Amino acid sequence: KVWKDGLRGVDKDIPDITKSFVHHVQTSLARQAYNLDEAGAYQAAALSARDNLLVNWNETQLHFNAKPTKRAYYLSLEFLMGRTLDNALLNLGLKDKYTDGINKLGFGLEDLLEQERDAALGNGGLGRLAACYLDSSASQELPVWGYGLRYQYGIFQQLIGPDGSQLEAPDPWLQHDNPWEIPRADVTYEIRFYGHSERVDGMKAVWSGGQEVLAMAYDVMIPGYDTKNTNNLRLWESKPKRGFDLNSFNAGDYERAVESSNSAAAITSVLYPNDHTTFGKELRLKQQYFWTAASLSDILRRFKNLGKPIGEFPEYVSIQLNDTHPTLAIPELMRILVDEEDLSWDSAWDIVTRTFFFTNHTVLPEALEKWPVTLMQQLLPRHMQIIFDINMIFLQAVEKKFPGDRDKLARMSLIEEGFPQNVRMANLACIGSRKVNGVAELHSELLKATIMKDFVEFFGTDKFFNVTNGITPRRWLDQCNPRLSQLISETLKLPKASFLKDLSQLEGLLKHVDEPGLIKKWAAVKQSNKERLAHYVETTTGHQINTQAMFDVQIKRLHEYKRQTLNILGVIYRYLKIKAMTPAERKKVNPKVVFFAGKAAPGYYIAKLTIRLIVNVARIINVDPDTKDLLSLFFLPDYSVSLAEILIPASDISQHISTAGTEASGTSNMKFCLNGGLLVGTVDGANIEIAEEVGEQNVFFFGHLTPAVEDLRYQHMYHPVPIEQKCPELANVINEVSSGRFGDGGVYEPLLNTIRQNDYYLLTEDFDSYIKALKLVDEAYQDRTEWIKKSIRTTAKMGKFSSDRAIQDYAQECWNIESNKLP
Ligand code: 26Q
Repeated sequence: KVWKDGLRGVDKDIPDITKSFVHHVQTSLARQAYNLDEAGAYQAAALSARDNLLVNWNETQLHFNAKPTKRAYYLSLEFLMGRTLDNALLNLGLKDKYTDGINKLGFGLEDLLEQERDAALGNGGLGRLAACYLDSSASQELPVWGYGLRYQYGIFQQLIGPDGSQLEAPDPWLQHDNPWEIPRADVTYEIRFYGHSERVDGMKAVWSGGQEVLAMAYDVMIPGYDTKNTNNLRLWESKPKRGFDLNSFNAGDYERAVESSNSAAAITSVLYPNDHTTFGKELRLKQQYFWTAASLSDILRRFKNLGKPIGEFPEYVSIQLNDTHPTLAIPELMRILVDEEDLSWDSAWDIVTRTFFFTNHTVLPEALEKWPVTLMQQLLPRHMQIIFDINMIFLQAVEKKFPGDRDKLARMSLIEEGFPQNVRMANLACIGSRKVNGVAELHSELLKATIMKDFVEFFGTDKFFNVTNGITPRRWLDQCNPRLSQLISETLKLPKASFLKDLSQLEGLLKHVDEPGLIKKWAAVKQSNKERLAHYVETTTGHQINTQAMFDVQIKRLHEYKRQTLNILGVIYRYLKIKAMTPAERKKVNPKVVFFAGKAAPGYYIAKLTIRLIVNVARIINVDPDTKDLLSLFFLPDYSVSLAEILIPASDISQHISTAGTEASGTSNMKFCLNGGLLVGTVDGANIEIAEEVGEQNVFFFGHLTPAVEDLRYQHMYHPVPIEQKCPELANVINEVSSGRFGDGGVYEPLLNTIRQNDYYLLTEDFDSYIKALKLVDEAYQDRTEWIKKSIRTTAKMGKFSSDRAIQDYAQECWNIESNKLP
């Protein structure tokens, strides 16, 4: 679409929005106002919206600098922000005005929004949680600043190859100008790597030599909703300290000179696409230190501007560690306090342990972060020394409390013995922090009972607590589902801002559950969201979708513990069943469309095979004339925040089917429910608390419970029963795959063998009850009115899962900070 009217009609009477749009087209973009394409129009609209943010952002900084107040810092290697323009306009309360203004200029705002690329600086749940928490902090006028890395490449772009496998391509998201960041060439810090550390006296040392790189700040504005408060997310970029090494250059060694500058730039080049595994890659450790060191320098500089004695640091600063990724902040702060600020070891440790708070996101043993001592010694010699010293003092205290318990000492040590020796980051994060929390009730209990058991016995239970995750209702209701938000507002006779700021108000819907008018409108909203998704699928894949069918969605990172394999084998089971039916029987089948989306870590072979199976099953069943009207299947490539915003509001039912005790929380479960989707799931993570809120009659639970899992695994290991005997229905499905019904069967053997052999994630144990649960879902869906009532009741009870509540929990339990609203 091209704007042909040029400047005609644009004069000083038109609203400010069109004026600023035209101004940015001509000056910032240096383009002609005629012949402007949608990409250019998006840029101009974004720059114009940004002007509003900048004013608020500046005022917020001034306001908070005016008097010394305590601040909290959220350190996360991932911020999965998604798109910004729509969210910024909604939070500023300017969306309607921009819609009109942009219309006057001959564009559609919705089309321009589609031009924006996602900022995808995260893998999944942990990164999106950080983004929701920033929104909630700003919206509640809390002084919370985020710190992360400005990766040149976000999470990879996922493509599906001709054989159905995942292919990866880079995500050069900064290729076009990014209007949402402000480069801060004046905010830079020097970060050292390698070199050597020499003790000077006692615990003190001098670290020198090695390489230095520069960290430069980029600031991202985080607007609060319905407030002028606009917080900051500071992302660091690595740069060579000098353009390149002049000595080598003069000696004629140009390549070597450029190499060191390349290696500095490489630090922030790419987000590691692994979650739940650690590889011990040096560059990842470099990223972690680079980021924590730059962030701490910045935090310390800001603290020093207050003119307070260093001993008061914890009265003005709280730092939340988002998983173990920023744990090096603990030895780094020790280094600064002992080596540079000249504090005694004990005073330094006292400050450190009152400053940090640690959130754990997993109890899977293979996901616990550890680093080879040799690598750490080389890259960060001083930090390795400090970690050894912390460990020595700590283990002496453990020995004093539990004399002679060598196994306990070995388990609690910061160093895992073996070849190689490893540093255990979760142990370090735990002992260096004031408090440790899990992300859902069950998870926090499991933490205390498993990986943190010894630490609970040592420190006592008060150090350990729970903050159930939350999601921002601004993005995950109002932005992604404006019709539902509008309907809720009409039904409750409240402005949107009222329940979007206090999500517990949704409970007011319960009074109206039986009103036929509401039921009809609620169903119509869901239907239009399903049509929006169908339209997306049709324009991107060419496939037509029956929007009268039930939409069943599973969208999350591919992982064995999340059991997408259980879902696809269930789909095949359903397909084979329908195939075997008579035409009369088929008439009674409830048509269903199954959607999958999600990325697999590029090196995760089994997860990638699952994708391949899903894609190839889809290729067969979607064209089978016997079944295609009753069952179809889509793997939507390149899952992202923006795709989630289309999928979630369109779902009738979604799947959260991890082996009990493995999913720390899950957050998309909350998003689906907030949008009136129902859950089929295991008794795991936040599913449990969701069911507590909405009532078990509104959730389709199945599968073994957490306490049974360990015993079952033991049985599988030592008393295996052949799958044909244990679960004949599943054995049959597996045989069909193996025999090549969905393309070359041999390809899937390694995947199928994980089930046939020790079945660590217990598919054979849960398959029958899973199929039963899906049958109950079908039956419930037949009574559409009753289904819609379940849907309304579910939305009504989502108040607890607002990230506003979660942030209040952190602010009160950990950070001890207070709201401070801009006048
Ligand atoms: C660690 C070391 C080296 C390389 C990568 C990593 C790494 C990166 C990302 C490890 C883990 C992650 C991400 C974990 C994650 O997303 N966990 C999810 O967090 C959500 C928010 O708390 C929970 O809802 C999910 O249950 C949990 O799986």
